[in-house]
Amino acid sequence: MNLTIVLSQPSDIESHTVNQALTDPKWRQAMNDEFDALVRNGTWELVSSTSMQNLVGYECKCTDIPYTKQQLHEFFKQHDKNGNNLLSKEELKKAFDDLQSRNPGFRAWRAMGKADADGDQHISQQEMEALLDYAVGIKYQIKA
Ligand SMILES: [Ca+2]
Ligand SMILES: [Ca+2]
Repeated sequence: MNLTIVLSQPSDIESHTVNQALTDPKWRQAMNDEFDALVRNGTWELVSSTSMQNLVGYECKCTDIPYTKQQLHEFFKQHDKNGNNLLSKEELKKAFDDLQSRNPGFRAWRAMGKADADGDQHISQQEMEALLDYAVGIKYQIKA
């Protein structure tokens, strides 16, 4: 059977292309494990595609709601572990880790690149807005 995986958020694919990733056996195994878990948890279900092509695909029946900007703001504030009103790279990484990012180090690096306007490797209160815009765009979902 020819399985095709339909991703609801193609902008969030962290590999260059799915085909490229599929040539990497480790990535492929990780992906299989992840999809098995999702199917087992009932987050995704196997459906017949309605497209003209004769495909079978996964469709998300997620009921989780993405975090709002306000919730993310609170979330990131809680991750300022040393309370200096700045988010360091490590604090950011932990925050993305807690958001269930598959690659928190990458996310922290990207967020820092987008939001750290003065280049001091910390997100200040003034820079928080850009960080929130970035994080909201990824549509992290609240886990029940
Ligand atoms: Ca801090
Ligand atoms: Ca900064």
